[in-house]
Amino acid sequence: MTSRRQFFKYLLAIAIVPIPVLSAVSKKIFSNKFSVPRLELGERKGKDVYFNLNIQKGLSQILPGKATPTWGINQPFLGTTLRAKKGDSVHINVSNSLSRTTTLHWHGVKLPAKADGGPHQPIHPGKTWLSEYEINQPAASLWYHAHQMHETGEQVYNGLAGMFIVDDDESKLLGLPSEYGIDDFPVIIQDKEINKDGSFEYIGRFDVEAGMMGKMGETILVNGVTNSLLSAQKSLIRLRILNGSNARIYNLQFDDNRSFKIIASDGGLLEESVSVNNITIAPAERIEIVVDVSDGARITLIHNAQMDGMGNMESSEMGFFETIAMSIFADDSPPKNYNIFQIDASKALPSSATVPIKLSTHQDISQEPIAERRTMLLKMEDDSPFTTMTVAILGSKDLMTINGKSMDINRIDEVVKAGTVEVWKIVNDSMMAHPFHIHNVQFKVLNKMHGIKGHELGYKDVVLVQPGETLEVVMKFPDFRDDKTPYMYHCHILEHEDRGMMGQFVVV
Ligand SMILES: [Cu+2]
Repeated sequence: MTSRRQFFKYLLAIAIVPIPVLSAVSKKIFSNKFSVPRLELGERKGKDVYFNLNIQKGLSQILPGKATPTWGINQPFLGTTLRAKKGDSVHINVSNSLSRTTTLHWHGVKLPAKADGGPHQPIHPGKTWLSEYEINQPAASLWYHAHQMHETGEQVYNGLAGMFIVDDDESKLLGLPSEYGIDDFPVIIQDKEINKDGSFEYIGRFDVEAGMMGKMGETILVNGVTNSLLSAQKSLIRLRILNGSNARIYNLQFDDNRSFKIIASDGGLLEESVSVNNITIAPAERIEIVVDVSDGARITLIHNAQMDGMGNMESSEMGFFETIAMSIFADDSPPKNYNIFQIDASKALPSSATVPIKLSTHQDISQEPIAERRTMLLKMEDDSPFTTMTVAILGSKDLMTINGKSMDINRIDEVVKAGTVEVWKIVNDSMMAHPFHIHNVQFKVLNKMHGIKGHELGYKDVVLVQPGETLEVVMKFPDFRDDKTPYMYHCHILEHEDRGMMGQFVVV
């Protein structure tokens, strides 16, 4: 076992080093039009809202002159933005026009297990699945994506993901930017490896590294488009950022290092807006920010890799086999920055929107009795990439574990009592950061080793757990009972989920 003290010193050093203004990556002028996903409000009959979704194949032009085979929901690539309101009963008909079995999971939604869209609700080719639930949670940027057993990584990579915006009356009164496509935009960030013929390259048969570290690519897409330029119409812009990538963690800042305000996390508005210069967003997390562009500047949102280092251990902290494996996999070049997209505010008109400091009031559940404490121990085999690599070469899919067990769809791991408060301790005993997600709840983060700040102060359904870190989350489970149909908890690096870093709980 290696000592980790030095590693944490290193993390601390990263945390206090001022972030330099970056211009090298962002000199380029972006020319593709920023894509705003089509908005669907469904067919409304009072409080009942009906959506018809078709999971389909299509062709998309992502690289100039190349047709990329993609998957989408009601469009060729990615999903349309669905929108409904707290108190609505949604009825969502999901048809599968693919030749593969898939599912559609409502990420971040509190809902009955049968409506969740996890691996227990497969939609076979040519079939339709009906998901129905009442929205009983505050305004938030939620999302939906495929969750097919062992295939989530590939299916989301192909395009099965979209945003689901929930509104409520309270948030409308705040005066935040909220005109969809005018001053309020989904920003779904994904990275892809694209072949010369335009096709997406997922994980090759012998690509052990992508299986272990998660699939990453060199082409950054925002809402399915590379190098896109948003011509701002208003001087105050709200971005609903969703990290829809399979595995990449982004450290986002603007190239002029301007400050912006965080207004919401996964589960909705923060209690108070927070002014920052940068954010770290892990796969599946959502962070809503508002940026002031009243200076008329042209600014680029970038991924600043120099802020990174949280995801991987220093070599001095590694064991013998880890060092060997990392030397095989490691890229000697310095960590790379990426441009995400650009905003041109030269024609922006003054905005009448505002960002109040006080945004919402969260229910304090910390004083309620804790019905149960559970521990989730995340491991990648015996913590040695050498073993992981060996097992990968031998062809096992079950490389990743929670509490020593790989996901088994026939095994219920935890039984939770409906309506009770629980604290889960999440322990990352591995060399990589893991974004841990729990279905059907919004939790609060407690006791995070590196402090709780920014969006982590809000309601969360995913929390990034750093290598060697232990943290706790507290949550109240909604009153949906079903002892037969489980919900999932898992790492949201999709290749880890697909390889077994997932478990199941029922609520009774
Ligand atoms: Cu993971």
